[in-house]
Amino acid sequence: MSSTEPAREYDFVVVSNRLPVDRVVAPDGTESWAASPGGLVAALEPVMRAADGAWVGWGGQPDLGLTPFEADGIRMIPVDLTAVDVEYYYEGFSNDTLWPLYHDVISPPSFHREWWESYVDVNRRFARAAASVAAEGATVWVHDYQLQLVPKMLRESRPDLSIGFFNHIPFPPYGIFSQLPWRTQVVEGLLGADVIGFQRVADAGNFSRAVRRLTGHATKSPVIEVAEDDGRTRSVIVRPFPISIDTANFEALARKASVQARAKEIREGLGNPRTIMLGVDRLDYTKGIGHRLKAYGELLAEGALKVEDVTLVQVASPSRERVAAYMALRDEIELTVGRINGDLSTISHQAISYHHHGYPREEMAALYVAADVLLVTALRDGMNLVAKEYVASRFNEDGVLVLSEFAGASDELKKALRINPHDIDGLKARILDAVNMPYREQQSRMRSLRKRVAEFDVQRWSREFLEALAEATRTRRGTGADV
Ligand code: GDG
Repeated sequence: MSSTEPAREYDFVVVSNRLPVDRVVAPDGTESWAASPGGLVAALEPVMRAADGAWVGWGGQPDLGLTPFEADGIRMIPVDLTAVDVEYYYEGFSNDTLWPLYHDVISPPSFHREWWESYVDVNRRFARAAASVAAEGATVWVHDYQLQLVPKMLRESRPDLSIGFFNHIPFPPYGIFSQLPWRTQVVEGLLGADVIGFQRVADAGNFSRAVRRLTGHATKSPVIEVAEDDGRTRSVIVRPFPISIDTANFEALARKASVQARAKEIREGLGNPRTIMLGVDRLDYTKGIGHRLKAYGELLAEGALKVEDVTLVQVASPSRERVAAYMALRDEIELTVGRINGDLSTISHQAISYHHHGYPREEMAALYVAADVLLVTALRDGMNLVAKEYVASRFNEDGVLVLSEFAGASDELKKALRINPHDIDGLKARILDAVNMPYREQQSRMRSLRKRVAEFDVQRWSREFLEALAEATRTRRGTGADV
């Protein structure tokens, strides 16, 4: 068999919208693939190597016409998307229907039947690709909201597989979820899995309530008894598995001499302010960047903070730039930044150092090391890894994390200064608390935060998910429900 033809030979298959590599075209036209720095690869790499794994996903550009290839030591199984698929399935249904719907309708979701049809079609192609490479009895781990129909499609074609699903974003309360015209199909799609993982207890609860309302299945946390057409029942485990980061790796990066030196340089470049505050977000309406700027701008305008003492560095990495809501958000944020800087900066001190860029990981680590305060003001966020990365970088045990209670991370990071971003006065008060927090208190809080992030890292997350999946599959096979 030629090396490019897929075969049913992989015992562990990951399925996610994007492959964990980015296509790089050199000036001379030669193509290569560079590892994308996501935490998911770090988490799954050991499992991939130990279990002879393959990764099914999209290459990131339309009509690439790729065949399976090896990159970064991982077997990649590309799913090709046309320009129309990208527009309907990805930018449309995934990013302009599901994303706003699952994040509390912060931006109004659009419902289009052509987008849904494309979503079904693309999910089917992902399921086929996974089914074509998975060995008999293999474990298939499907990721995220773009692929919610894949578990059921896979179970129908390959009942021998052990199927896990993890949702990286929130699952909304039923009152919101029920707006989705295809709500029943989505719930049934997910129930094809043996284990469905969510970030928070509340997400798992919302999903179970949706199951109760939309299907006749009995739910008794953490088990949903799915009544199959043939009269038998199949147990599906629904549980929170809060995702994390590669903590040791992040701390090692922060400790590097080059990163330390760069952090000093950043502080000097900003005019040596007493306090550097930092925000790091994809430029997304869920992240509450506008609320953060409002609170900060008011504190400066009222004189509670002074530009000579404080600078806010805001990294807003470019995201989904072809979706209208993101274009409007960019205009709105950049107008606000321009106004605050215009009104309040001086020649030598800038109120906000704003960057619409993606940076290398080392630069991100240097920013975390330089920052005295990190502001996470998400209006809704599955987890928020930035909060955990900041904590991992603070090996001196100082620094203050201001964290929205609407980010999944707030369930775990209890010693952060927790805020409700809608309460601008409350947010302002917590920002002042952060700026003025005595060193001792910073240390005692940061120590506790660091303990949590050290113990619950991304390796543990993937191990716990896969153990739960193995256990659920053993039970199902033992009861002979299928296979
Ligand atoms: C989704 C959920 C959930 C950002 N800018 C740059 C850069 N980043 C990195 C950060 C962090 C990651 O991107 C962002 O992760 P978050 O968790 O903060 O947010 P989402 O992108 O919305 O992720 C979220 C996550 O999935 C995992 O389940 O936590 O709730 O929405 O790692 O550092 N990295 C580099 N340059 C940048 O400019 N190198």
